[in-house]
Order: sequence, then structure tokens, then C-alpha cells
Amino acid sequence: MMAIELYHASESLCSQKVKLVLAEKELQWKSHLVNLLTFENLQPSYMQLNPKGVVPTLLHEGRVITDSVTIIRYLNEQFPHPLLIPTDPALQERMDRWIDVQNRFPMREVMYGNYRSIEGAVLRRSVQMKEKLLPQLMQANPELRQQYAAKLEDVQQWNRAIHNADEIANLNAKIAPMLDQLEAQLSQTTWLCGNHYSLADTVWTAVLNRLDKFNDLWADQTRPALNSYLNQLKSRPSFNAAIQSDRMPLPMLLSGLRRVFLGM
Ligand SMILES: N[C@@H](CCC(=O)N[C@@H](CS)C(=O)NCC(=O)O)C(=O)O
Repeated sequence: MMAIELYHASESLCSQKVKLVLAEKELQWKSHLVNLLTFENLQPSYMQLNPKGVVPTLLHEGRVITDSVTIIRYLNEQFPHPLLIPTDPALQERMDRWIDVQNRFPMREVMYGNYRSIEGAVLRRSVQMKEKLLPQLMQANPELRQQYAAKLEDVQQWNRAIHNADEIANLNAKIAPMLDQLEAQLSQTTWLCGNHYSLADTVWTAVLNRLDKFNDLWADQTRPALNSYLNQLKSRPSFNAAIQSDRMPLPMLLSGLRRVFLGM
């Protein structure tokens, strides 16, 4: 069997979704840690691998797969034990819907718009810097012009959104109804798709854990089923392997801070 290689970043939500599945399936993988704060993801060699310049990217048996949901579905097909997709087609549809709900929610804008203190300052400044850096990269690498142009457009929209307090407030207002939907489901079933843990639970582990960081989800105590669901997710060994221990190595963080604040 050829090795699984994963390009990922510390504390990246989309990377965590894949790392959770790797841990659930107890798979060995080779790690390529990408420093988003020094913009390694925008370097030509990485853009060639992942045209959107984002993490994660999976390499396996000569295939390059670049979207977290496509990657986790692929891993489930290639390594079916334990199976993380329900066998009942109706439940499969339900799983797709739950995956879709979190995929359509603009977590990136919500996170970068809501983070406070130094963390928020670093992250927002890094997006501003991307906007400056991308035209230079585009000019220096004409063969990747299209990719860089698309990335620049995306980053401009991202930068605008996170500095627009009304837009962030609008997005924040969508969190509670989404959690209510989850509460309604979880008052009826242990997991999102019935009695078996599935890929829908994996992706929501990463999303709920992240939302919980900057929004006191349980303050009003109105979602007891969701609260106990998140506690169950956190007690799985995969949570520890993929999220709890997912801290940026100090030298990487320091070079990131140097780059973001001093431009070096
Ligand atoms: N749809 C993609 C989104 C990937 C994504 O946005 N990754 C973030 C980290 S969670 C990233 O690489 N951000 C850096 C950037 O966009 O410059 C997926 O699910 O894999």
C-alpha cells in the first residue's frame, strides 16, 4: 500500500476534518505542515499542487485531492473500516445534507471576523498581506496567472467581509438557527444520521468545536442535546489526535508572526 500524504496546516478547520477521519480509521500518514502565516500555501510549488492555494491536499497512489469533503469521502472509499457512511440510502441523503449545511456556511468569514485580541489581529492582517502579495506572485509567475487571479479575487472578497461589521453581524445571526436545526435532529438520534457515527459527525466536530471557541454556544442552556453531542464527540480518541493536540509548532508560529507584523 502506498503512503497517504497530507498537506495541512495547524489549527486549520478544513485540515482538522481530514485529520479526524484519518484518526477514526487509525491510518498512518505522512505530514507536510504548511505555514499559512508565512504564505507557504501561495508559493508556486504549492499552487501547482492545489490551484486554490488552500489546505488540505491529499496525495495517495498518484492522486492529488484538494477539497476536505472530497478527501474524506475518498478516504472512506479506499479504507472502508470502519465505514463512515450509512448503508441506508435515506440516511446517506441525510448525511449529504448535514455535510452541505456546514459547507455552505461561511465559517472563514465568521472566524476571521469574530476572533478578538492578538489572534484576530494576526489573522486579519495576514489576509490584508495576501491581497498585497498576490499581484506580485502573479507577475513573477505568469504560468500561474489564472490561479493567482482567482485567488486574489477570493481574498479581496474575504478581506472586505471581515472588515464589514454589518456583514459579520448578519452571518453571526445565522449561527443560532443552524444550531437549532442540529438540536432538533440530535433530540431524536444519537448521531446526525441515526445510531452510527458518520462523516457528517466528523465535519461537525471540527465546526462546532471552532464555533464554541468564540461564541458561548451553551450559555443559554437551550440546546442540551447539542451540548451532550459535542461532549461525546470530544471524548472520542480522534478528537484528541486531530484537534486537541493540533497546535502550531513554536518556531513556525514565530516565523509567522515575524512575517505578518514585520514583513520579514
Ligand atoms: N473548500 C476547501 C476550503 C479550504 C480552505 O479554505 N482552507 C483554509 C484553511 S481551513 C486555507 O487554506 N486558507 C488559506 C488561504 O485561503 O489562503 C476545503 O474544504 O478543503
